[in-house]
Amino acid sequence: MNIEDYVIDPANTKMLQLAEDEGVSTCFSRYEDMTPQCGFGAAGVCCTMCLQGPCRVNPADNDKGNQEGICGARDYTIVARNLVRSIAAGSANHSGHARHVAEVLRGVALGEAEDYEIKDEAKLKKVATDLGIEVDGKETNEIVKEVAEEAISNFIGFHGEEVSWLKTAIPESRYNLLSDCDVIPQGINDAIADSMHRSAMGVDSDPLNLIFGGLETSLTDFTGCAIGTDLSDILFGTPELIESEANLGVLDEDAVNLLVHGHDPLLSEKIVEAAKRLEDEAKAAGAENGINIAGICCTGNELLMRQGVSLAANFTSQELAIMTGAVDAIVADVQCVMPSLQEISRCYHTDIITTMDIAKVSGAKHIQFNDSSANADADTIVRTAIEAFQKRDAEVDIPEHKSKLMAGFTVEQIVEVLQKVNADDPLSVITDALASGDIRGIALFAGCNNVKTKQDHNHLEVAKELVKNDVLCVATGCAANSLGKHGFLLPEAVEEYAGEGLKKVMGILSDAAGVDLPLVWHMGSCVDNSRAVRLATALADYTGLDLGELPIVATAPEAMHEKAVSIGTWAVTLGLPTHVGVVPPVTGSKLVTEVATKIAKDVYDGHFIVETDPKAAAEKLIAEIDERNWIQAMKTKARESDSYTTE
Ligand code: NFS
Ligand code: SF4
Repeated sequence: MNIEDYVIDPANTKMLQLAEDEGVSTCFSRYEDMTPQCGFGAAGVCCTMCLQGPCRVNPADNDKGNQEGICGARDYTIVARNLVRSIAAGSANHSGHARHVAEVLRGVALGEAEDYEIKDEAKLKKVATDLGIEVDGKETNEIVKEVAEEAISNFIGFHGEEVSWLKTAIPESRYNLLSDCDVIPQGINDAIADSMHRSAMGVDSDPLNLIFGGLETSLTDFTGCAIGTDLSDILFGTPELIESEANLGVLDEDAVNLLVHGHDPLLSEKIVEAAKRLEDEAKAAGAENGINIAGICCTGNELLMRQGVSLAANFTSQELAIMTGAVDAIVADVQCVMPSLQEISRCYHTDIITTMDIAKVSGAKHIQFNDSSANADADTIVRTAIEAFQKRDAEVDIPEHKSKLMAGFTVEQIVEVLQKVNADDPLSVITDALASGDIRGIALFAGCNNVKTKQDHNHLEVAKELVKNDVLCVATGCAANSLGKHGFLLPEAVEEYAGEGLKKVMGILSDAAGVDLPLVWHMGSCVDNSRAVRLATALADYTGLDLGELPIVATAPEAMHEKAVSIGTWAVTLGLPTHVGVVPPVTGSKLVTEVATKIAKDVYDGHFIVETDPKAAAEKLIAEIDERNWIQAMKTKARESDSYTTE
């Protein structure tokens, strides 16, 4: 294997080299063994929806080979069905996480989740008010219960009502457009179930109808993300600007290194608390520096945002963390956990601990995490890590490399910073910068790593090109982790990479805030993409424009998970031109590809831009930003409105 084809930073390069030298299999080596991958699967034209299959049809645009599956399904049906199922799976993941948070919130109100409490009452009241729940004269617990139950009701299509959360998070104009297109979901679970139903053998074979079903389901993914973010803020506090570090160098040889992996802050927040409680036990066990909690994937981002916990690894570096010999335990909840961790951990003293009943790994330790006994369960998990620390056997070799970073850019924090520039009219700071051209547009970086791209490389290259062209970049998920590892979440990077206009704006904001702001703004985990939409919605409401008119784009340069498919789909549906740096399995149908990459734009203003070359991708995103011509739109709007009187 040519290591440079897969990783770029010194820490991961060193660990991947070690894995290669020791014959340890990693996602990279398994990818090499896997290539060439199946062309039918890659094009999305393999169907396993019934037991007569698998059927595959010719993905090339010619008349050779099978044109139809055994039942007569053609390329467009098979591709659309597979796509819809991916979106449904993505939504089930994000929404499943949100549902858990909602249940615990209700448990708090009912006194059944005694180890949790409300940390942000102001956010609780804001969320309640947005949902139309009366707060005046009510006990906090009563509001908590009503908000939690409203969230839970978004999962079940109750009396055919539309999901209530969606309306609170997007501009009215967009909501009306979605309503006109009949894609407003009535329940998260219902939409997921409908997607499974309609994509089954012999149900929906009309690709356009399937795609509209996919759009509706993707909006339930968004709704789940928004619920997840809002309720996590209520339970654990709304993040504020915070400093930390990223990359394998955050591991500490003289501490119990406990890595939290997955997505659900209900577990990881409790692990952080337990680690504080049990610090002395760790020291007594010989860990001079106590317990070092660091994150992998999005639960790392959740803890980073609220607790300043460092990020050890993003998706494709999770296995390499174990290779340091310094990881005593990885505690996982749900999603993005490679089963291979258990196999690699067998060569080390590392314990892989699973905690959720729907997410076990064969061979791993399972310590069930219960909402009703969260503190005690977290103690058990941390003690297990302390025991593992005492069994360290292999040589510990932690790469020195790590980068400092800043995170915590919630909408609330961004507005607070803007208020320091203009107390009465904070959002005008952004819109004025856009109008003057100092900022050319705004880009949301989201998504994962993928072995098909060099780890972090696409993220960095797209970011470099965008900031050079004065595009303000915000980031979530493993994309943010990538940018963090490479110093892009630092103020120093502004000087190094930003164009003159962006530099100027960052200077003004930093002076006003009294703190130097980083080049790219870390907005949190993948569910926190909802924060980015809320920011965009605030700008839309402020300017009287729709999301589809604003110079805002999204990019997932290294997308991997079905959640990314779902996010990309709702980003397009909400009006954002959305870049994907990996070719998704839709190319087997010309029709579906054209709808996703071209026709969607006519209806929703957003469309997919599939581009594997990061520089070309950035150029295309900038072209989309420039095409928005939002200033003109704003002027036209103003002319149409009653309040505009020049004559
Ligand atoms: Ni998002 Fe986050 Fe990472 Fe991708 Fe996985 S952790 S929820 S899915 S790999 S960004
Ligand atoms: Fe083949 Fe049709 Fe069955 Fe799919 S649903 S496996 S195309 S027969």
